Amino acid sequence: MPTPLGLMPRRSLIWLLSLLCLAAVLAPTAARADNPVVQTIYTADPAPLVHDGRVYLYTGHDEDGSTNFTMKDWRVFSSSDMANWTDHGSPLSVETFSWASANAWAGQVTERNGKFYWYVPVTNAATGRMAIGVAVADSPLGPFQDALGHPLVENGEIDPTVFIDDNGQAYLYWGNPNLWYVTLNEDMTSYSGSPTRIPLTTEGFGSRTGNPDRPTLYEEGPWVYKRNGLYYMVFAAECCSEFIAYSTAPGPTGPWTYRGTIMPREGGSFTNHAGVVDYKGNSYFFYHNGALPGGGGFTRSVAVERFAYNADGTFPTITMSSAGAPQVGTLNPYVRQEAETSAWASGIETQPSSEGGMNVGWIENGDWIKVKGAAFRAGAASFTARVSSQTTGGRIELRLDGADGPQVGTCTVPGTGGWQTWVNVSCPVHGAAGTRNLYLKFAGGSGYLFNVNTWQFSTAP
Ligand SMILES: [Ca+2]
Ligand SMILES: [Ca+2]
Repeated sequence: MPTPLGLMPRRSLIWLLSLLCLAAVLAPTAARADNPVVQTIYTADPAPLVHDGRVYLYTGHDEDGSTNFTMKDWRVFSSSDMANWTDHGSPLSVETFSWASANAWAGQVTERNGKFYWYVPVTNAATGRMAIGVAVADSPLGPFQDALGHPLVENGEIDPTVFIDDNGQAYLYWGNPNLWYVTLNEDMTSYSGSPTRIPLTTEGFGSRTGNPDRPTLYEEGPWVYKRNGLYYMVFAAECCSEFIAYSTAPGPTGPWTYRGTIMPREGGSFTNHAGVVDYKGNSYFFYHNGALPGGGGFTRSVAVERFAYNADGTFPTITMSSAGAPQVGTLNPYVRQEAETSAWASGIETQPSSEGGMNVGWIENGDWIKVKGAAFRAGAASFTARVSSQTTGGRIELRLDGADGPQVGTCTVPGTGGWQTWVNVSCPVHGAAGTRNLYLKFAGGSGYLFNVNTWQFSTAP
C-alpha cells in the first residue's frame, strides 16, 4: 500500500514551484472577463453536476493567503446560463466527518434515486492517512451528512471520481500516485470486492521520463464518464506543473488507451483538476488556475470553457481564457434574483443570510456586481432590493454595460439596525430596456455600508 510519504518529495518541489508561480501572477483580470467563475473566495478542484436543468458546481476552497493545501470546507455554486453563478455557501466541511481531521480536497457529487452523494478525500484522524468519505443529502445544495460515520475506503490515496454506468453499476475511481477503482453497491455507500489497481501502462496513460516511481503521465485527479458508448478518464498529468490529459476505454474498467493532452500547462497554478459535463446542448470543461489577484498554487480559482468534441469523440486542445463560457439565454430581471448571483463581483464577499441562502456583504464604496445579459425587454419601471445595514447604509446605483456605464436608477439604503435586519427598498428606473449587462454599483461613505439579499425589477412603478 502506498503511504503519504510517497507524496513528500512532490510537496517540497511544489514549494519552489509555487514561489516561481507567484512571481508570474497575471495582472488583475479585465472587468469584462467572466473567468474565474468565483471572485469572492479562492476555489479549486471543480466537480460539475447537471441536475434538473441547472449546473451545480462543487469546489474545494483555498483559504485566503494559504501557503499550503489549507482547505477546511467545500463549496457549491449553480447556474442556469453558464455565465451568472449563484453562491450557495458551504454545505460540507471537514467537521461534517467526526472521524476526519483536515484536508478538504478534491471530490465529486452524483445523484441516485433522488439522493446526492458527495465523495471526498480527508485525513482520517485515527490513522493520519488520507481516506475517502461519503456524504449524502436530499438536495444538490445539501445540507450533506456523513453517510457512514467512518471512511468508505482508505488506502492513503485521494481524488475520488464517481461514475454510474447505463446498466446501473456504479464505480468509484481514485488515486495518487496509483489509480484504483471499486464497484459501488446500489446504496452508493458500500462496495463489493476490494479496491482494484488499474494497471498504469504507458499504452494506457502515456510515458514520462526521469521519475522511476511514476513511469506514466498519470498524476492524480481522475474524472470518469461515458459518452456515445466510449468511456473517458480525464486526469491531471505529470506534476509539476500539471497538464490535463485523457485516456479512453471500451468499458468502465479498461483497457485504457492514452489519447493525449486536453489542456496544456498554463495558468499560474502547479496543479490542475478537470470536470467535464454536457449542458443545454454544449460541452463544458472546468479546471482551475491562479488567475485571481493573489492567486497561485495554493490560492486557486475554478474556471470554465465551452468546447466541442471532434467528430470521432476525441477532445480538441482547450486553453484557458479570461472570457469564460458564452451565456446560454438571458437572465430574467423581473423575477426575484439572489444578490449572490453574478457573472463577476468586485470587492464584496458573501455570508449565510438569516433569511436562508446567502447574502452579499462587506460592501464598501465603489464595490460592484455584474449580472450578465439581463433581459429588460420593453423596459423596467422600478427596482426593489432586500437590504440591511448596521451602519447608516448608502446607495445602490443601477448601471448598464459597465460599472461606470449609464445610470438608470438609484436606490437609497437606510440603516436598519443590524446586518441581518432586512427591509425592502425601491426606486424608479428609467432607460433599462433590451438585453443588457446590469451592474449594481455600491456607493456611500467609508466602511461597510449595507448587505443585499435579493433584488427584482418591475415593469410597473
Ligand atoms: Ca468590500
Ligand atoms: Ca440571497
